[in-house]
Amino acid sequence: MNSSPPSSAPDTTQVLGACPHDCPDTCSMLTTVQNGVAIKVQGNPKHPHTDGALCTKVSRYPERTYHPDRLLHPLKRVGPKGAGRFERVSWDAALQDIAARLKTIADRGPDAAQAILPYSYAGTMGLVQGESIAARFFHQLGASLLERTICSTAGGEGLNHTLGAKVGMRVEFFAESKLILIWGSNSISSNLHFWRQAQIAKRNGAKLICIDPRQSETAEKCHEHIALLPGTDGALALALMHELIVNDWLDHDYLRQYTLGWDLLRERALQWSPERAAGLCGVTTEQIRSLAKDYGASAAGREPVAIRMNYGLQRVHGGGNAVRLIASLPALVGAWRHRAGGVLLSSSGAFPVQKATLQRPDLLAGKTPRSLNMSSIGDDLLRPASAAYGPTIEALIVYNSNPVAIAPDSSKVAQGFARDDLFTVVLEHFQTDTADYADYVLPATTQLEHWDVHSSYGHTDALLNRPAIAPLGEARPNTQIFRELAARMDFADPCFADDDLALCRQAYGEAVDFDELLANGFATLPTPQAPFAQGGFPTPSGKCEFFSARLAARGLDGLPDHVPNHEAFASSTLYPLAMISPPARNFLNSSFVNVESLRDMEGEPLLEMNATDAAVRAIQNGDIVRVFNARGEYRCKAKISSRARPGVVNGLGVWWRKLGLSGTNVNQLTSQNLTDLGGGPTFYDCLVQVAGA
Ligand SMILES: Nc1nc2c(c(=O)[nH]1)N[C@H]1C(S)=C(S)[C@@H](COP(=O)(O)OP(=O)(O)OC[C@H]3O[C@@H](n4cnc5c(=O)[nH]c(N)nc54)[C@H](O)[C@@H]3O)O[C@H]1N2
Ligand SMILES: Nc1nc2c(c(=O)[nH]1)N[C@H]1C(S)=C(S)[C@@H](COP(=O)(O)OP(=O)(O)OC[C@H]3O[C@@H](n4cnc5c(=O)[nH]c(N)nc54)[C@H](O)[C@@H]3O)O[C@H]1N2
Ligand SMILES: [Mo]
Repeated sequence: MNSSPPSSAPDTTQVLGACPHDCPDTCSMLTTVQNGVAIKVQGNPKHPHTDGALCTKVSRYPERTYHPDRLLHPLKRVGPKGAGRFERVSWDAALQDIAARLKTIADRGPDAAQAILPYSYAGTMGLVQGESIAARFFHQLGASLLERTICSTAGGEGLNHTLGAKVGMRVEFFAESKLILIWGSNSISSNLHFWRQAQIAKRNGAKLICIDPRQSETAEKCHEHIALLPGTDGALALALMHELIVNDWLDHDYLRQYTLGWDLLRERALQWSPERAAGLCGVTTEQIRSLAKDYGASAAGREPVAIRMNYGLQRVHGGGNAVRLIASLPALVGAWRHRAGGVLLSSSGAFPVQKATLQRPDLLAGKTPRSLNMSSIGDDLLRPASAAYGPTIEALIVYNSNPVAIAPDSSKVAQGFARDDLFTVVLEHFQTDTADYADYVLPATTQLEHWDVHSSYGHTDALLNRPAIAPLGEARPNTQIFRELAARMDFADPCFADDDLALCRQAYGEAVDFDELLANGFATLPTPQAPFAQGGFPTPSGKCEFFSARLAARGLDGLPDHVPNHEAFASSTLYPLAMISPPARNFLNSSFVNVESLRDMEGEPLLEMNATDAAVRAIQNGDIVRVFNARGEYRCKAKISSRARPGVVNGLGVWWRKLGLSGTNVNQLTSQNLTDLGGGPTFYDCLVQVAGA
């Protein structure tokens, strides 16, 4: 018998890749390719964190990749700004014109290129298709720098000033914890592979407590749910400390040896009785006392207690301080002594990314362009030139982001993008709300079509992504687009010739074995199991810093405190409801909203409302409502649900504006106010009123 396959057998291969999305899980992916077509993506069973499982949305990656609306050719605007009318042009014509426009601006004078601004975030988390050639390009040009604050900088600074870096527990050891506080995280929806560990712990007798204003899918499956008001986490953490102190549920030895500023923090926490915090947090004193008892009783080295924080709790004015307080808790009870104790918000600080090699800040060659905060792009696009601000933004190059949908205060953002004198280039997979405002839309490749290397903020494995299929249509990787622009701008540095595979190798340099990445698709970093069992925090003092001399030196409070919301609950009679807008399970921020099978699962833009808040407004389940405040108005369907606590409404997901009822989304209502630390956005610090439409 002939053992070779019949000649008609399809040519099938499996290609190792990495999920590119902005999610803590950073899964290792296997793409099945048949005759050059990706027919299936699945989780890599050999990668322990992925464990063979992808979330629903990323399992639809082929549907997204081959979507009939994929952008396949460069487009040039023919209609008015924002109308979304374009004609097809050649790459050559597009790049030539873009380079000429940028040159005209840059050639006006030594600092003139500051009128050009890149706008990018984590549409792909790839180190190569993110900020490599793109960063080199803007550094060489001397364009304005972008502060990439839209997600995590408040919490990131909170961690840096407490633990010393974005590091913490290893996710796999949550499986051994006896108590897990899931704090500001809807893990089932946004951190599924952590939830797997929490489930193992639960089966082994651990208690799970969720701290979240919304009764999320995760809250439902925990033993307890503390539905506090948005932005009151700092007060809750201080009251917990109060109870740990008065009941002496402390690890005095750990406090003495491995922490800094305990006397000061102790004094502050003693001002926060559960009675004081309960009123502010909108919870009962019993809930606070019981939480403290659970945390204190299983701590002090007796049983491992763990906290999984996520970024949900730091999208409010006091987000940085709240993270500082929560990150301090494990040191009070000595939870760090055990590998299944401590806290995890982000693990990204563990990765030895060779940022300077990838991004080449030295290409600035002495220029010191201004930095603009991406979270206040609305105001910045509308700001006139001044001595303090510098030049008006004249050109905007957007990649890996959809600011018209995801940035706060979108009426300002859309007004800015609509400026006739603004030259806008958008690199995209789809005709997003932002691409509608572009002068040029350039088609970019997806993760199935390009090389990349990844870090993670939820585990400590580096990942590699190989291209599985050829680029669709005329799509090009971001890197290639910036390389070609660099050539047309006559940038001579040889670093602009580095190809994607070379950039992949540079991402970790010698710190990660690239051959291992090539062979397995992932490589585990050598991180300690119980990182702070004996102190050794990467802070200036080497201790867990309750008091931060670095913050004090900046004129800020060296000790963490409760910082009330900009728009605190009950502070307005016009807008009496607090609105939060957490992620939708089947979308990834504004990505996937255009993938029909996933949009069908989400249904339509909804506002979850408690029955009592609906009743006083005569709103019935399914009514179309107007959600409004001084910044704008948004229409959607009301869903009367116990997922919303009284006083708080939940507008789920960042829908594309053009797919909403009145061409807007939740960000029509959010503000450009910033967080206490890190200059982050305050999406969940937002008061509104709701009325029948
Ligand atoms: N399916 C899915 N997964 C995602 C995303 C997505 O859009 N969809 N987004 C990704 C991104 S960009 C990120 S940054 C990560 C993490 O993204 P996060 O924004 O942390 O997302 P969640 O884990 O859903 O956590 C948000 C939770 O915080 C709650 N919350 C809101 N305000 C407060 C508050 O003041 N205090 C407390 N305690 N809780 C509050 C919300 O109700 C929600 O349940 O997830 C990533 N994963
Ligand atoms: N109201 C409210 N607003 C929010 C949030 C919220 O919870 N509530 N969450 C905030 C958070 S946490 C974040 S992180 C931001 C996220 O905001 P963004 O980083 O803008 O994320 P996305 O909305 O997913 O848009 C990413 C875009 O990048 C494109 N893209 C993906 N890969 C590539 C590529 O390789 N090349 C190019 N050129 N393009 C690519 C995708 O098609 C997509 O349109 O949104 C924030 N906005
Ligand atoms: Mo994010």
